[in-house]
Amino acid sequence: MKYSWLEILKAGFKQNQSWQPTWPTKDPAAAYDVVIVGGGGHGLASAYYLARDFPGKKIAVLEKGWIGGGNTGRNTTIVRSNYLWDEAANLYEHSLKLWEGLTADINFNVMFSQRGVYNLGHTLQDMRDIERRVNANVLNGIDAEVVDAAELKRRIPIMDTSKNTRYPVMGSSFQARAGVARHDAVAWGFARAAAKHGVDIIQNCEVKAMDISAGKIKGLDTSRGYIAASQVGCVTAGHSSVLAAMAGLRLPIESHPLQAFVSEPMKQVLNTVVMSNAVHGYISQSDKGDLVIGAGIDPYLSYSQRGSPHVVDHTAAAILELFPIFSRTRVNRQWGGIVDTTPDACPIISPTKIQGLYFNCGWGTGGFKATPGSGHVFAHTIGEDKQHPLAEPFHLDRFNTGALIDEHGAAGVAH
Ligand code: FAD
Ligand code: PYC
Repeated sequence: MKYSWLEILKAGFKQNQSWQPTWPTKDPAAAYDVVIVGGGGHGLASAYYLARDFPGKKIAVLEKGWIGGGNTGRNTTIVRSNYLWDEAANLYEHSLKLWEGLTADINFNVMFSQRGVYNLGHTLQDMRDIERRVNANVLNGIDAEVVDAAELKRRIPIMDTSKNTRYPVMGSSFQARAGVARHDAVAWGFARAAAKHGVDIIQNCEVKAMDISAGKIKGLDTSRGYIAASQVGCVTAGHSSVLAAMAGLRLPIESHPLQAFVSEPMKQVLNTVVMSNAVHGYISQSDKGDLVIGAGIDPYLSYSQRGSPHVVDHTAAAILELFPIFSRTRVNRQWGGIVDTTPDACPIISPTKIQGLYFNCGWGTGGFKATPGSGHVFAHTIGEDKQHPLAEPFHLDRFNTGALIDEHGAAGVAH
C-alpha cells in the first residue's frame, strides 16, 4: 500500500500520543529529606543510588531547565579511567566498573561501547609521561599499554603517523576498556531508574536562594516556591560557584566554555577514540557516522554556552593534521557547555561547614566518564553523612591543607 507524506506524518503523531512518559512529571512537594540541585547525569545518578541504597528517604531532583540539558547533553562522551594518581584512578575505575554493568542495572540501554581510547604522544617528554602513566595504571589494576607509531599505523591506517607533520606522532597510550556512551540515554536512564525508586524529578525549577539558620540548611527558595529540605546536594557543574555564593561559600572553581562539533554523517572509518593534547584535538565517530570532535577550553571565564570561532578553527586544523582524509568533511553543528575547573583538575565531592549542605562539582572537562561513580559515592556521602572512602581525597579541605591531586596530565583536554 502507498501512503502520502501527510498520512505518514499523521500516523507518526498519532503513535506519539500513545507513548508513555519515561518518568512522571511532578510538582514540588512542600518538604523533602534530600534535595539534589541539578538534573544532569551526576545529580540524577546521585538521586538514583540514594533512593536505591537508602530506602525510605523522600528525595527530589530540581533542574532549572530540562534533564540533561547542561554538560551531560553537550559532551563528547569519552569514558576512561587512565588517571595518574591512585586517588583519581581508583575513583574513575570505580566508575568504569559501574559503566560496565550500567545498562543492565538501570534497565536502559546507555550504549556503552568499549572501543578503546588512544592518548597520543608527540615528543620524547610526552612518551615518558605516557610510560609513567601506563605503569601507574597497571599497578592500580587498570588496563593500559604503550603503543608505538608503527603499531598505531597498523591499528588506525587513516592516521598520519609520518614524520612530515608539524608534530609527528611518536606513540600512544591505549586503554582497551575505555570508549564512548550515549549521553542523553545516561540522563534519561538514571531519571527513569530514580523515579521508579520514588524520586520526584522536577524540571523548570530553578534554585534562587538558600534558607540557612544556625549553621544548618533548612530549605530552598525556587522559581516554583519554597521547598524545605534537611539535606541538599548541589550538583550544578558550571554554576556551582553561583549555588555556593547563595550559602555564603566560595569555591576554588572557574567556569569556562568548552566547545565541540560534529560533522555530517559518513561511512564508518574510525572504530576507536583518538586524543592528542599536543596538537590539541580529539575525535571519535558516533554510531550514526558523524565525527565527534573537540579540544581545549575557551581560556576566558564565561557562563555562555557558545565559545569563540578561533578555538574551532584550531581544533579542526589539529584533527586534519592527524587525519587528512577528513579535509573535505562538512561540519554540521557546533556548541558549547560551561565546565567547572579546579586548580588540580580533580573534582570536589564534599560536605561543607553548613550542616546538611554538600557539593559535587569541579569535574571540569572530564566528568561524563565519572557519572555513575560520582553519583554512587555522593549518595553514600549524603546517605551516611560521612565521606565515601573513595571520595575522601576530594574533600574541599584539600585546598586548605595543600593535599592537591594534580591530574592536569591526564585531563582529556588542556586547561
Ligand atoms: P550538568 O550536566 O551540567 O548538570 C548540571 C545541571 O545543573 C544543569 O542541567 C543545570 O541546568 C542545572 N542547574 C544549574 N544551576 C541550577 C539552579 N540554580 N537550579 C537548578 N538547577 C540548576 N567529560 C568526559 O568524561 N568525557 C568527555 O568526552 C567530555 N567531553 C566534553 C565535551 C564538552 C563540549 C563539554 C562541555 C564537556 C565535556 N565533558 C566530558 C565534561 C562533562 O560533560 C561534565 O563534566 C559532566 O557532564 C558534568 O555532569 P553534571 O551532571 O555534573 O553537570
Ligand atoms: O576527559 O576524556 C576526557 C575528555 C575527552 C574530551 C573531553 N574530555
